[in-house]
Amino acid sequence: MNEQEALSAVKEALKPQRYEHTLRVTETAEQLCHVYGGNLQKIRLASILHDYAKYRSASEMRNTVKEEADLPDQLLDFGDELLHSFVGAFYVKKELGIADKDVLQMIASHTTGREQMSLEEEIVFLADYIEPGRTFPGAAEARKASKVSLEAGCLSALSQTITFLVSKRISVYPDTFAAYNYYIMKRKDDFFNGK
Ligand code: DGI
Ligand code: FE
Ligand code: FE
Repeated sequence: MNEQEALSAVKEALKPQRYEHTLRVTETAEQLCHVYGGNLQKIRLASILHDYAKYRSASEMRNTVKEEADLPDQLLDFGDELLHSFVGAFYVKKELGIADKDVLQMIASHTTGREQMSLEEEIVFLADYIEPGRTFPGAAEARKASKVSLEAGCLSALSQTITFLVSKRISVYPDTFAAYNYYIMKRKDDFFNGK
């Protein structure tokens, strides 16, 4: 599937506003790729497809999690907003025939992040948080941090997401905590290395 075909597939699956968000994420991810490197073609394809499942019903996605051994059952215990990333990667593979594991992984981790994300995953995760249409408090801070390094940008997005979820008394998916701890510990390593 080429970019044009992916764009038509998401245009059909998404509302206009969400489609516009998708285009801004793709553009932002491309800019980050120019600064930090990574495979531009894969980054663009994953960005285009990252919210493919955003409007699928929670019951359909929950059923998919129950049926598919590859999807972690613990997803069922957390907010339904999380499902579109993990289950989206599965639908993109099954319905659109995307087989590239790197692209599927970028889609799967775009909401929660995870420990030891690839450079490309970090870029899509961060672009989703800082694209210019994001007006929530904190987007500006994450944009600033993303100019320092990809790690600083991801840490900013993760810590603010956790703070937001805690303030609303919403459960936090373990991968989100693991990703947060990963960047905190990495930062400490840099500190001990004199950076
Ligand atoms: O799909 P987008 O709106 O572009 O952005 P997203 O994929 O980051 O999804 C944001 C939603 O996901 C928002 O409602 C908060 C929720 N979310 C993010 N991380 C977690 C989470 N919800 C839970 N329960 N746990 C998390 O760790
Ligand atoms: Fe999303
Ligand atoms: Fe998104």
